[in-house]
Amino acid sequence: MVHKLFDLIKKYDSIIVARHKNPDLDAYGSQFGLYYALKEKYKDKNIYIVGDTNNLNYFGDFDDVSLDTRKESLVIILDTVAKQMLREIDYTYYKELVLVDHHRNDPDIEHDIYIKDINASSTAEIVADMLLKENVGINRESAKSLYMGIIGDTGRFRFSSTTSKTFMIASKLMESGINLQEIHDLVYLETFEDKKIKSIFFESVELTKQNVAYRKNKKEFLEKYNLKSHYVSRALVGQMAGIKEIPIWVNFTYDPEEENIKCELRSRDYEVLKVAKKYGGGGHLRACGCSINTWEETDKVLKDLDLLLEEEK
Ligand SMILES: [Mn+2]
Repeated sequence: MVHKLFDLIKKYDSIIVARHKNPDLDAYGSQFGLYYALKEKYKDKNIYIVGDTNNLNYFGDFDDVSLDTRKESLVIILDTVAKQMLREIDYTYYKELVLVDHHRNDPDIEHDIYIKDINASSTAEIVADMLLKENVGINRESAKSLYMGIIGDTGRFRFSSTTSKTFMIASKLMESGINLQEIHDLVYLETFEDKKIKSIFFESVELTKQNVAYRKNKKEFLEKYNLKSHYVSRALVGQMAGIKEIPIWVNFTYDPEEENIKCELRSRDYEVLKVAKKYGGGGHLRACGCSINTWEETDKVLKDLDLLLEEEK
């Protein structure tokens, strides 16, 4: 499969590297990693990089590619195989299309090649592995991007998705001369203000009978500190993680756009997805979310989580 992909790459003059919307570090990292490597190896080809951007863009700018060019191009889509995760333009116009992903789901996108490795920690790991196997040199920029993709999806090599192969590939990437401190500072350094907000957030975390930690982030809190709902909901939930006595933690955050309340549920050991699903949500077994309409309902969610813990005892 990998060899076939590189035969296609050799065949095309125009290649577009794409990935899912609202990219995380792995989506960006796998994309820029492949892009920089192909650009260096195939100087005569037109290699394009496309997509939306967000606050995690430590990487670079994107190209505008005309429909006519897209129709003549090889399109490589990374880190998803689902239409709903993509911009329509990225999976609609192409000459041939390739999917590269480490998720379990089946593609709903027509494709010519599908490279799937659910044992890979990240799509960046798959891309690095392909480049190494095909002897496409990984320059420093490419290695830096790929490394950022891997640390993003493995939580800096802590998650169980990390394998010996992940370390082997990280080791190869280090041989390209990347500077780990520079990368970690770029991605993980916080501002004084960030840290203060986290402290204010943590100060009013509460516990249920069964030690489910929770916080209710109301409209007033967001306005007082001028915080984005998505940031509070997704980025601050982790403040309640890694605490011995707390088996489950939930972050309830007002969403001014949808005028509802976003619930982010997390656990080290318990399948909180059951509860998220009960309220119409979804996600991973131990990291998932749902939306509810009133603050009263948050107590129902908490009761369900307490019940889950009581049942397991
Ligand atoms: Mn990924």
